[in-house]
Amino acid sequence: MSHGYKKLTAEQAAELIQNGETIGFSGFTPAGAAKAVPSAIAAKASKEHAAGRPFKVGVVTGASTGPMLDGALAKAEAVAWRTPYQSNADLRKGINNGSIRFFDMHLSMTPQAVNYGFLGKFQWAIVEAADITDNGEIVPSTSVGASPTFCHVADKIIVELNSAHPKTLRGFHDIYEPANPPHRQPIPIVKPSDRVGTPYIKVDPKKIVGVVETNLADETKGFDAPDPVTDQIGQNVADFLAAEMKAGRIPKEFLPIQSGVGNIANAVLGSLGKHPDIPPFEMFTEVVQDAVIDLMRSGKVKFATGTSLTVSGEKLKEVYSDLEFFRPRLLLRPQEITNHPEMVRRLGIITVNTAIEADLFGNINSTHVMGKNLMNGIGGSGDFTRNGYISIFTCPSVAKGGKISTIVPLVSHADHSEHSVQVLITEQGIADLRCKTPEERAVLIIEKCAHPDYRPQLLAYLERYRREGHVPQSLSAAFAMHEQFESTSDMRGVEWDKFGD
Ligand code: 0RQ
Repeated sequence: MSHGYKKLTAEQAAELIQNGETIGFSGFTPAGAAKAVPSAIAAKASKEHAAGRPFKVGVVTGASTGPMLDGALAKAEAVAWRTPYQSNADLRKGINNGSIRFFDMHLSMTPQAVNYGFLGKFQWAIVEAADITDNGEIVPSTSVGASPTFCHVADKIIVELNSAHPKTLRGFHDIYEPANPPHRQPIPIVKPSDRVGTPYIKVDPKKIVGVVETNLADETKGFDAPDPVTDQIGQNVADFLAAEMKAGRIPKEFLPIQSGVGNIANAVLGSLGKHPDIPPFEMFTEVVQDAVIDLMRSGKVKFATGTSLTVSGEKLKEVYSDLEFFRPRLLLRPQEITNHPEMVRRLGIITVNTAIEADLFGNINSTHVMGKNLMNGIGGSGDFTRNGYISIFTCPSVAKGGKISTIVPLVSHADHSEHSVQVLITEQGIADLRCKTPEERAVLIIEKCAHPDYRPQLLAYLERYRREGHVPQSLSAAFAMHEQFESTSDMRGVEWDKFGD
C-alpha cells in the first residue's frame, strides 16, 4: 500500500495514547470500526494496570462497535466514559455495575455535540479507511458514522488502512457536514439518492500522525433465520403499510423506509419485500442490513442510503464481488445526515423500530430492562420516531418465555412518548394509535397487541382505573407487574385489588 504517511504498528500507535485522553473512533455497529489500534490500546492498558499505573480513556464512536474495540477496551478496564451507544456484553456489564460512565444520546446529535464542545476536547480520531491520499482524502470503509466530525475536531489522527476493503469503495460515500449555528444552512437533499458532499473525508494531512496497515474483516454477526414470531411481526407491518397505501394515506410511489437493526428489522424488510401490494421502494435509514442487499437483487429496493453497511461476511463478499451493481444503489453518509430530523420530516420517512416494552398509552421503553439495566441505548430510534411520516414500533408481545409481558400499564423507562408513537405492532396484531384518546389507545393495545395470557390482567387494570382523569392510571399499581417479576420472575397473575385507587 503506497502512501507518504508514517507507517506505524498498532502497538506503536497505542503507545502515543495517554491516560485520560478522549478518542473518537470510527465504527457504526462493527462495520467500519477501528480494530487493530483499540485492541493494542487495551493491551497497553492491561500492562499499565499491572505496573500499578492508571490508564483509562474516553471512548466516543458512531454507535456500537465490535469485540476488538468495545469488547477489548471494556475487558481491559480501559474505558473511563462512553457514549453514544453500545451493544457489547462486557461493556454493558461495566455500565450496569457503575464502573464505566455512560450517557445515552440520540445518534443524530452526537456529531453536533462534539462540534459544540459539549463532550470536551478530543485528542485523537482513530478511523478505519479503505483508501487514503497524500493530500488528506480519507475514504471510509463500511461506515461513516461520526468519523468526519472526529477527524475535524481531534488534534491528531491515526488511520487504520484496511486492505480487507477494496479501494474502489471510493464513490460509495457522500460526506456533508452541517456548519455550526448561526451559520447552518438547509441540507440540500430532497430525495434519498441526492449527493451533496464529497466522496471522502478531507483533512489536513499534517494532522495524520501515522497509518496502521491492517487486513481485518468487520466483526459483524449474521442474522437468526426469521422465527414464526418475527415473521408474523414482519407480515403485520407489511399488511399495515399496504392498507395505508390502499386508503390513500401513503402515496402510490410509496415513501422511503427506515428500519432499525436486528432480527425483527430483518424480518420486517423480508415481509415488505414479499408483499405483492407494496411497490419497489427506497430506504433512508441508519443501518443497511442483509435483507436490503437481497431486496436490491430482486429489484424491490431501488436505492438505499445509510450510515453503515452492516452485513454478514458472506453478504459483504457478495457486494464486493459486484461493486458496479451496487454503486448506483448504495450510498453511505454521516449519521448526522441519515438521522437528521430535517431529512426524516422532509422525505416523509416511514420509521420502524423495536421496543423493549410499550405501555397501554403508547409510551416506549427502548433501552432499560425493568427501568434499570441498560440494554444498548436509544440509538437512532428517537431521531426517526419523533419525525417520521408514520412512526411504528414493533416487539414480540412477551419476552423470557412468556414470563414478561412487553405490554405493561406504564413503561419503566421512557424513551419515546405517546406523542411520537403512532402505531404499535406485535405478532398478535396492529394497534393504530392515531387520533385516539389515552383510554381508546389502551383498549386497542390490549385487544390487538397484548399476549392472550396477559389480556385479562391488563383489561382488569384498565377497568379498575378508568374511573377518573384523562389517563386511566394508578400511581400505586402502575409498576405492580414489574415488581412482581422482580420477586417471582413472572409477571402473570397480578391482582389489582390489593392496590389503592
Ligand atoms: O434478551 O438476548 O437475553 O434473549 O432483550 O430482544 O426480542 O431479541 O430484540 O434484538 O431486536 O432488540 C429494543 C433491545 C430489541 C433493540 C432492542 C430481551 C430479550 C432479549 C433482545 P436475550 P429481542 P432485538 C437503529 C434503531 C434501541 C436502538 C434502536 C435496541 C433482548 O432493538 O437496542 O432502536 N433498540 N436503534 O429477551 C426484559 C423486556 C424485554 C426483554 C426484550 N420487556 N424485559 N427483557 N427483552 N424485551 C439502530 C441503531 O441505533 C444502531
